[in-house]
Amino acid sequence: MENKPSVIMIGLGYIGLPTAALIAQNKTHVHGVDINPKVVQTINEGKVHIVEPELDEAVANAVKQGYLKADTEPVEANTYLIVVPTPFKGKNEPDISFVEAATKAIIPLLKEDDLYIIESTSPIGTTEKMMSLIYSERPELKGKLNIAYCPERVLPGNVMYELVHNDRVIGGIDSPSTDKAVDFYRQFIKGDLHKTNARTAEMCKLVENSSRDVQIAFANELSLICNKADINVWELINLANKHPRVNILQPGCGVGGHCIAVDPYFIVADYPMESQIIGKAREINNYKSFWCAEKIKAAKLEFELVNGRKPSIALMGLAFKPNIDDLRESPAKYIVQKVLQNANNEEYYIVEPNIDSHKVFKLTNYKEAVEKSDIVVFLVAHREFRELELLNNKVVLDFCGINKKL
Ligand code: SAJ
Repeated sequence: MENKPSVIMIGLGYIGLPTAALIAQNKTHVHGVDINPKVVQTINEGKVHIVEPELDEAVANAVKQGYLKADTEPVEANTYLIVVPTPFKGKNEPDISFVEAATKAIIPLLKEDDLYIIESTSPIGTTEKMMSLIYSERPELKGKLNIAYCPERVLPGNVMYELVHNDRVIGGIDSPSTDKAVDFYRQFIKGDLHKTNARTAEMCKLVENSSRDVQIAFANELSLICNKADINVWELINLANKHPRVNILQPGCGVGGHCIAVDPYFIVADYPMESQIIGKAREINNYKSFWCAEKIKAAKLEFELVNGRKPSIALMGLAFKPNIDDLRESPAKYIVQKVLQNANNEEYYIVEPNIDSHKVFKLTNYKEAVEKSDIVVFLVAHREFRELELLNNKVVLDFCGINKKL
């Protein structure tokens, strides 16, 4: 007879699948749900549809041992986890319709004392909204369910380790809910579990990523000032950070990825008057990418003026941060697109050592690209680029500090 699952995981993506595998490793039966039948099929074959170290093995074992099963529909269990995306609608307005749809799908299955947890990054008040939705359809359960919010904070590329070892913030809609959620996570998480209420936990997730965005915006603003003031921004930051209470982050060609470049808008959309710095940081980090593209344009015009011929240009890096293959919301990709839109018979070499091919860009080996180019533009500080010897006859635009030699 098939074992009855005790956990339903709705959403089997970058966070849901690793979390489902982790819970299953703990010999707890997990019924994973995804709207995409291909994802469901892949997982049931013991395979994965996302690139993340150690995830393939964890999923293969969990499926083989019968603790993880994927499906397109939820079934009855004791704990329901909502780990679906919260994208944008219109102009930077968070869209919680996936959270809503996932919640609606499990409402008929709920029974007294069940635990319902949202992990999806959500605007403040979402957990309370979902509570109202649940109780409007199941009034007989009012006050008898445990409802909580518990965001994840894992770094892509190190998810399987961080899922277990990072501290978590857990906020229930009342203290029995918080306690029950803490007991649940305690089974498979070694980090500390910090109790709070649902609204604070929601805000905490948004604030963590906004804080990093604001700090990076400060570094990016310094890079713009230093460029005008003829100061090496990397040397400047290195020296300022010798102060015991100063820790400035690194400027780059903008901020990308699915989290830091997105989550601050969840605060700005609901509190536009109050979130001045948070909103401005987003603008600065976006502007930095535009500025880089303009700098490349200026460099190629200057080259042509001085040399009387069109330059060849190496664009080094497409990923959203160093040493990964993830191009989502990548500022480097945006810059490359912008530069190519302005192309006027120059020769371009596009480089991304972490991927083999791309459906839009023709990729070139990084050594070959540098060798053949008059202008070398460093967009992402990949480790391969650090070992390159650059000859003096090249024009170098270093937007990510590859050449800082500090
Ligand atoms: N970046 C800089 N300068 C820096 C650091 C980063 O320009 O000094 C840029 C990166 O190049 C990249 C962007 O910022 O484009 C974001 O990279 P990241 O490494 O800071 O963060 P993510 O997006 O990979 O993961 C973040 C993490 N959040 C925080 O560090 C506060 C992670 O812990 C979260 O779980 C993740 O967002 C998420 O899913 O929310």
